[in-house]
Amino acid sequence: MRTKVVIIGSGPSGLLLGQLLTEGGIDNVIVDRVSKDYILGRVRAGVLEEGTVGLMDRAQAGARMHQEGLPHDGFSLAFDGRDHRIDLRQLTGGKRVMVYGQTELTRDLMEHRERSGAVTIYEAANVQPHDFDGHLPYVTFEKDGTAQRIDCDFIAGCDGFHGISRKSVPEKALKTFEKVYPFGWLGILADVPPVDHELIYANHPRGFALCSMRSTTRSRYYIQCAVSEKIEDWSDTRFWDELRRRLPSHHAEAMVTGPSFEKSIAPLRSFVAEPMRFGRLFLVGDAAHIVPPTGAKGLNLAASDVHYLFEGLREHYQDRSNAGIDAYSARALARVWKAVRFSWWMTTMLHRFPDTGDFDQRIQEAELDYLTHSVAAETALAENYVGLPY
Ligand code: RFL
Ligand code: PHB
Repeated sequence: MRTKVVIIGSGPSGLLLGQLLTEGGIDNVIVDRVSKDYILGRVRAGVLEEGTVGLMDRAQAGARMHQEGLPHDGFSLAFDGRDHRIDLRQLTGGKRVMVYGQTELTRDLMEHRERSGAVTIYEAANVQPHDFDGHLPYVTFEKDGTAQRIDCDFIAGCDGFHGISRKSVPEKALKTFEKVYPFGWLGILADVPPVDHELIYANHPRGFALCSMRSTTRSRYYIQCAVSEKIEDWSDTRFWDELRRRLPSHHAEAMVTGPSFEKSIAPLRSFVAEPMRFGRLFLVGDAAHIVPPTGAKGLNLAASDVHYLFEGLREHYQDRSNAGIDAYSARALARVWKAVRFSWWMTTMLHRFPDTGDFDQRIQEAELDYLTHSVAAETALAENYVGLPY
C-alpha cells in the first residue's frame, strides 16, 4: 500500500490531522494499536480553546460540538472559603472556552472519517516507522497475524506519550525535559448536575480540587491525591466527602452527589522532547509533550501542533514549498513551552506539595491574593487559559 502521510495513532491529534488532510485532498492512512471502542472509553480532557474549536470546524467535524458543547465565559478560583471569578470574556476582549469532552470530539472525528472513506487500521500490532531520515519512509505492522507495509512521503507520530514514534528516534538526536509532580488526580464521572455552571479550581489545605462537567447533567470532579493511592480505597462516599471538604461551604452544601460510573487516578508530569521533527517523521501532541491537566492545555496543544503540521504539509503539496514543514518544530515548540510554563504555574499555585514549608505556603497565598487584586495578573491568567494565538 502507498499513501502520502501515514499517521501513527488515532487519538485526537491523529484524527484531527487526518481529517484536515483528507479535506485538503491529501491522502493519509491512520494506524492504531488498539480498537476504536478502547479509544472511545478513555475519559480525558474537557476544555477546548477557540483555536481547537476552529480546527474542528475546519475539519468539517464541529456540528455536534456547537450543538451540545457548553461555551464558558469564566471560571472560579476558590480558596480561603470564598470564590473569585475569572471573567475570561471581559479580560480577553471577548474570548471564551468550550466545555466538550475529548471522548465526544474523538467520536465526531472518527465518524466523519468513516463517512469520508479515509482508511483507519485499528488493532495493528508492532507498528514501526522506518527510514524517515531518507526520502522513502515506510511503516510496518501486523494485522490479524499478517505483516503489512505502507510506503509514504511523511510519517506523523501522533501516538501519545507511550507511543513508538518518539522511541524510534536515536537517543542522541533528542533532548528531553521532565518534571514529575509528587501527586496525582483522582477523577470521577457521575450523572449529577454540576455544582456550578462554571468550572471551580479550588486550593485547599487538604489539597487541590476541580469541579468540571461534561453537560448540564454530567459532572466531572477531581481531587489531588498521592500517586500511591489505590482506587479500591476510594468509595464514592469517601470521594464526595473529601471533595466537599475542599470547597467553600456554599458549594459543598449545594453539591448533588450520586453513583460514579468512572473513577481513575492520573499522575501529573511536565515533559518536552526537542526537536519535534526528524527528517520525514514529525512528533505531534502527547508524543512530544505532556503537561499537568491543571491548565487544560494537553489536547489544545495537540491541536496547535496539528495546525502547524497541516499548514506545512498543505504548503508542501499545494505550493511546492517546504518552508512550513521546515519551521514546524520551532513554531510548535515556541507555543508548547508557553503552555508548559502556564500549566506548571497553575499546578504550583493550586496544589499542596508534600514538602511545602511555611515560606512556600506564604508565597502561594501571596500569589493568589495578588491574582485576585490585580487586573494585570488576572489578564495574564485569562489570556493563557483561553489559549495563546497560533
Ligand atoms: P493520545 O490521546 O494519547 O492518543 C495516542 C493514540 O496513539 C495510539 N498508540 C499507538 N498506535 C500505534 N502504535 C503504537 N505503538 C501506539 N502507541 C500509542 C494510542 O492507542 C492512542 O489512540 O494522544 P494525542 O492524540 O496526542 O492527544 C493528547 C490528549 O489526549 C491529551 O493531551 C489530553 O487528554 C490531556 N488532558 C487535557 N487536555 C486539555 O487540553 N484539556 C483538558 O481539560 C485536559 N484534561 C487531560 C485532562 C488528560 C488527562 N489524563 C488522564 C492524562 C484530564 C486528564 C485526567
Ligand atoms: C475536565 O473536565 O476533565 C478538565 C477540565 C479542566 C481541566 C482539566 C480537566 O483543567
